Amino acid sequence: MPIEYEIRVTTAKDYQAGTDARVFIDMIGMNDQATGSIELGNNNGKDDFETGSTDTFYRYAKYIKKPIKAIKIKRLNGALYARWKLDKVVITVDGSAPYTFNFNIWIKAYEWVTSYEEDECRSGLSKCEQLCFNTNTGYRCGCRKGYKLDGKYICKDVDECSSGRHSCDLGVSSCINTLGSFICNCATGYKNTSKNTCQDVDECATSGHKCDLKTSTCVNKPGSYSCHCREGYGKTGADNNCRANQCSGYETLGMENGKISNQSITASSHYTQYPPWSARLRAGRDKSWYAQPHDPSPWIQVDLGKPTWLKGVATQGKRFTMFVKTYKLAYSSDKVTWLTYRGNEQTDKVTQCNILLFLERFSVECRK
Ligand SMILES: [Ca+2]
Ligand SMILES: [Ca+2]
Ligand SMILES: [Ca+2]
Repeated sequence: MPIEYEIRVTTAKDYQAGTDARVFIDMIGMNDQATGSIELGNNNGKDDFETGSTDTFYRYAKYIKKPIKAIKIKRLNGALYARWKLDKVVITVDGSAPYTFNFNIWIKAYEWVTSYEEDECRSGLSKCEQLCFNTNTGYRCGCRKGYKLDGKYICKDVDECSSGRHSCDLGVSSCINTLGSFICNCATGYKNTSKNTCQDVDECATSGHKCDLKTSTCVNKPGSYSCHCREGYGKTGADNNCRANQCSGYETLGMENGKISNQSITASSHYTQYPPWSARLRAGRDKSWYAQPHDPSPWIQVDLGKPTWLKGVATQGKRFTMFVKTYKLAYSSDKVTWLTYRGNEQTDKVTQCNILLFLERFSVECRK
């Protein structure tokens, strides 16, 4: 279906540039479809194509796919003024921005002369891969963000990671180049808040932790978290789990029930029939440890086999008149260096004994 074209023809200002010859136009669209030859010039008596003037014509012609890529112009011979210097042709169709075709040449008779639209970006003549900018002298190419020109037409991805133009915090992420961009790959314990930022994961708030909340509290840390033992609990084993401190409970270690072996109980001296391992609680009326009377500094030692929390020491006399009256408690982890228990005092604690059974006499602070 034909549509209307507005065609404005400007004749050059050169001396005798105007013509009286018949003039024809052919317009070529995007798919090289052409309108076919259309005669310009009015029959209303107006003298068209005068030197330096612009004439406007309205013509119905075949629809061609926009943009209009090029036009062809032809003139016949005129009687008196045959020569014609065409400056430019501007076409408006279907509400589009005007298409401008520059000629600025003398048009020979009977020859089609072609001019391409000056906006190469719109006419599809540019070789730009991504962006095209029209200029008066041609056009230039550009690239989208994240790309840069490689030569005049082709765009190449910018490797932001290797060129240092990324915004990844390399302390908590690594940079991965992508076409047109990059992403920050978050380290363990961090997550992306956007593709370019990493934030610590609050494992405590997201239940992504493994703390046993009965025995510990979860404390968030940058990149990780830690389980802090609750009061009365401590990390005593190699597995880093919080366990109830022995101090908070009450458990006998085995002097009475034999869990502590005879070999673990030694003494500075003893009578043959009263070896140190007889010094067990409630071992019987005739069983006890006796140091030799000439022993200047008698001691009895219990090897607990591993670091152990002590809450108290219970002592028991053998008979009403036979018992240790006072003692000090020393402890060691290597059997070389010994520390004497002092409680909260500056001096070694001296404990008074009595003969009552299983009386807790010695309050010991929690200490390995
Ligand atoms: Ca141009
Ligand atoms: Ca990139
Ligand atoms: Ca964390």
